[in-house]
Amino acid sequence: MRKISACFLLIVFAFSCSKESQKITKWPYGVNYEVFIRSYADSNGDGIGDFNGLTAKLDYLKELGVGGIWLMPIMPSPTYHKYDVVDYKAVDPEYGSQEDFQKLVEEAHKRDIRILVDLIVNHTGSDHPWFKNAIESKESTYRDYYVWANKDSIREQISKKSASLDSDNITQWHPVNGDTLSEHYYGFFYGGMPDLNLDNQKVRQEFVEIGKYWLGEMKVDGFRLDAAKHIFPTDRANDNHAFWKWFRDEMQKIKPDVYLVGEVWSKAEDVAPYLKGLPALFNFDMGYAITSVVRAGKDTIGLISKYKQINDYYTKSTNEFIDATFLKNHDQNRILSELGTDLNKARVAAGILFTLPGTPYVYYGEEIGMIGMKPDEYIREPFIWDYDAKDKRQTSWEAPKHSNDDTVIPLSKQKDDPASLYNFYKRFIQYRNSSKSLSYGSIDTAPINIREIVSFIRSKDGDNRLVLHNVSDVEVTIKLPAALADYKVIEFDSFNSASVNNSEVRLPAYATVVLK
Ligand SMILES: [Ca+2]
Repeated sequence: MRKISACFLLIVFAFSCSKESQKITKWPYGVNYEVFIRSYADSNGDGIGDFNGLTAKLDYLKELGVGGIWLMPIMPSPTYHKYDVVDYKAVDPEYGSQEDFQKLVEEAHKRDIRILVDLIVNHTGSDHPWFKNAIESKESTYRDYYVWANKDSIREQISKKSASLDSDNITQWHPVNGDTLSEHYYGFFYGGMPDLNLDNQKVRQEFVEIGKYWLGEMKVDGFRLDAAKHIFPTDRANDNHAFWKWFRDEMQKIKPDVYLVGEVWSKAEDVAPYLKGLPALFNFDMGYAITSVVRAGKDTIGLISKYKQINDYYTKSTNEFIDATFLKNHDQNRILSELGTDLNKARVAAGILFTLPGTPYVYYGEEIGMIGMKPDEYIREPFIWDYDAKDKRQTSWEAPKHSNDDTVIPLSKQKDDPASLYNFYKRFIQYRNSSKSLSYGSIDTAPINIREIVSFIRSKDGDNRLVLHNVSDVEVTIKLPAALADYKVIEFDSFNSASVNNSEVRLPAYATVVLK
């Protein structure tokens, strides 16, 4: 009896050992996950997601293969989304206490999961004590924390005249309490979010202290930097780039291995110069391109050439960067909605994301096929853990308009179905985590010119993989050219139904295969 159990233990040990050793990807490579805490998991029954709820779900994220979590804003703020901060060195009590947050970080680290906090440097909320003080008088200590102008000097630019990718707002100068005769303050996004004056060294020093609080005391691993291109107005782009270099230097003094990922919602050529300060930037162009190719069912834009073109812009700026790829984020319609709620299209889109270089970001709920269209509240709906809110962690802060247990199969059900989208995500992420070439390799186009196929080669230290995605709804058979004749073995097959024989690869509709 003792012998049997010892043997059993040995088998379990060997199995877990081999599973553990399969994961070779080190953060910040590997897959990150964006969470809107409010919609994720509730611990105290008020229907609002919170830190303790997320802590209770860390094992779920660990099992999914996630290496890092980006938390949308968690600092005190009057709005549901919390992008207008009123205190940078605290957590919003709606989400729990500081101790709850520290527990979340500690438990995440135990599971080898990193925590990133959304940091809004560009503006505060108009309820922030700095701003409340600043509007009291021109002599206020905090007056110069914000940007002011005499109304006559800005008459020509009271309106921005046009919206931008990241803002519909066209009014950038705002009167205080409707007093249109006195000085106006600058607020790129709207009057409730006054821009900070980052020319003021005192304001900069505030952010050094804020960095010490989060990286030092709270032990987070890094920041997602909101609205990074708006620190100074558009005509001061060079100052914006220099600001982030300064910021990075300061944060590295606090935590040498700090991870910074920035939101510069622009074309790649305008994104690239920011890489010197922010060594990871969200690749918006690629997100749009993947969506467009998968939606069309054919690669009419040359997806990988596009990727390389973006990369060329980046490498002209620096070689020291890690691309931050994603399909959609909390500011965009959910990917499944953009793809006509076709789960197969969602699969191949995720497949492309997971086979590109960099750090892929999954927006919470993508892995179970949540849907959502703007306005913003409805692309940030409660995660669906089980039917009829049977999971006690289910959040209910808003009535969902798109994702509910009729339109989305809850996680509990998908877990038991090997063919579910969730298991597709899980299997794909685990495969990526085990692959040196997918995690760290370079990327090159492959000489296959079939519009239904997105193909490329990933290489690391002579470890080469041929990646093939069928973005169409028909089966495609590819005769590999002589240059690719060495790829004979299927290492990964998203539907377990492809085949390769004599350099002919048969790829079912929407399938991804990786050959070695
Ligand atoms: Ca709660």
